Amino acid sequence: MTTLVSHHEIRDRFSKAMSAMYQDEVPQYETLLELVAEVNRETLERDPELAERLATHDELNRLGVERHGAIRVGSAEELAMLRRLFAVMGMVPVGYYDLSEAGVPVHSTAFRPIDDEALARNPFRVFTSLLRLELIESPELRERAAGILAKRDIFTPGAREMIELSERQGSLTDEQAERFVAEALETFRWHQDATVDLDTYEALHAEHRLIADVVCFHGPHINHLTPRTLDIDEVQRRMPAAGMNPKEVIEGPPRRACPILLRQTSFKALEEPTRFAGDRQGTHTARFGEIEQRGVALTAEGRALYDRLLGESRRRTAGLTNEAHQRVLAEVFADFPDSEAELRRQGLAFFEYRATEAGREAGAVAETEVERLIEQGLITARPITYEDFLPVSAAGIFQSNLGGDGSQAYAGHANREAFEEALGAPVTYELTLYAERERSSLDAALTSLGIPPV
Ligand code: OOG
Ligand code: NI
Repeated sequence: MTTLVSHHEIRDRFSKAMSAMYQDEVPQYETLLELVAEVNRETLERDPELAERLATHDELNRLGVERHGAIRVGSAEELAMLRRLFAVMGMVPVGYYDLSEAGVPVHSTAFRPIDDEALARNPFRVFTSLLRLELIESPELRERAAGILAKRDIFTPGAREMIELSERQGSLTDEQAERFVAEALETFRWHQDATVDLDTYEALHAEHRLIADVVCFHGPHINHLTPRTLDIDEVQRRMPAAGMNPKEVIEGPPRRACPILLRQTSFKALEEPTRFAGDRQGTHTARFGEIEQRGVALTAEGRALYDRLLGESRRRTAGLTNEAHQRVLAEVFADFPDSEAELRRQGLAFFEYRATEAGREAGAVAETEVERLIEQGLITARPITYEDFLPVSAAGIFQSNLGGDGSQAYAGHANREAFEEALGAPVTYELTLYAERERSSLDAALTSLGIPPV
């Protein structure tokens, strides 16, 4: 009998190995981790209520290990194999993001765990983008890029072997898992050597810096890893003193009493020495650091309101410094209810319900109004954390690190079907996950109060 380790254990090991590798590769990332840990510690000390809330809901453990990363690949084969690689770690593709709207010729998904226990253990996610060569106008350049990509294999033979073994066995033994982690890590490593000569690099770079980044290297180097902070404004403020050059503005919603969705900022990408074929030296700018602060997941209605207000704010925030930008955002978002009860009553956000001890001991309860049950202390509701990404914010992160101008050259090309065909599987619709989690928690809470679920 061989004992297999869980997919979640493998993900936890892999994300830690990845974080260690990135600390070696990009020392500023280590500084960023220290800064985030310091600000999180101070925030929890200042706000014991928040600390207790995170602790009772299993969120304090995950805060220390929580990271997301991002990679970009060049072909359907690469994407499909990555899907199998991430499946070994219990990570599945969630969401479809069209970045062509924002002038970036890619579309993307996020590989992540989806069930509660897995998220509590280690919610490691990887934002994965597929280059869309079909959006390059010049047929010559398109063919040249496709030809270069066709020649590379971004996976080691050992990684392929372990992926197949995991698929056959259902998972891996302890020893095989170690080997998997070491071999899989190779795919995400930075290589100083480009696979092409400087002229080819420059031609692709002139079309879009992202195309050069994807096509000219041995593999999809991890381009950032992102720790989660409890106070993004404070980390942004302290970044310069810690030697980091932050992106001008924080992406996403403004600071609020009830945080919603996701706020993000980054420090600018590094210029790194690169050796091109024919022994010519040059540089490539790709890798950076990012931080995120997560809030409650929004329903379709809540998301529509967010998108509308963000759209309104954009006209007024163009070119502003972060401080002024945040002020305008706060003004515009005054129209977005900012209390948990209001978010629930208006159906704008998702909550997880639990019966309280008083509720379980109350005997058959006559009240069925959820808000009344909460007021009476028989059930509690807590915001469900948003586990996904935001396309407009992602575009902002791409652009601040790729020097793009958000041109509309590639716009209007959402193509979920083509993405899923390349992936070899459908992507999970994220709203369904939150809705199911809310529904089942409410059913369970009502049942334990002796109320038949509606
Ligand atoms: C991905 C940018 C998107 C995020 O956090 O929204 C992203 C990339 O630059 O490859 O990571
Ligand atoms: Ni990111």
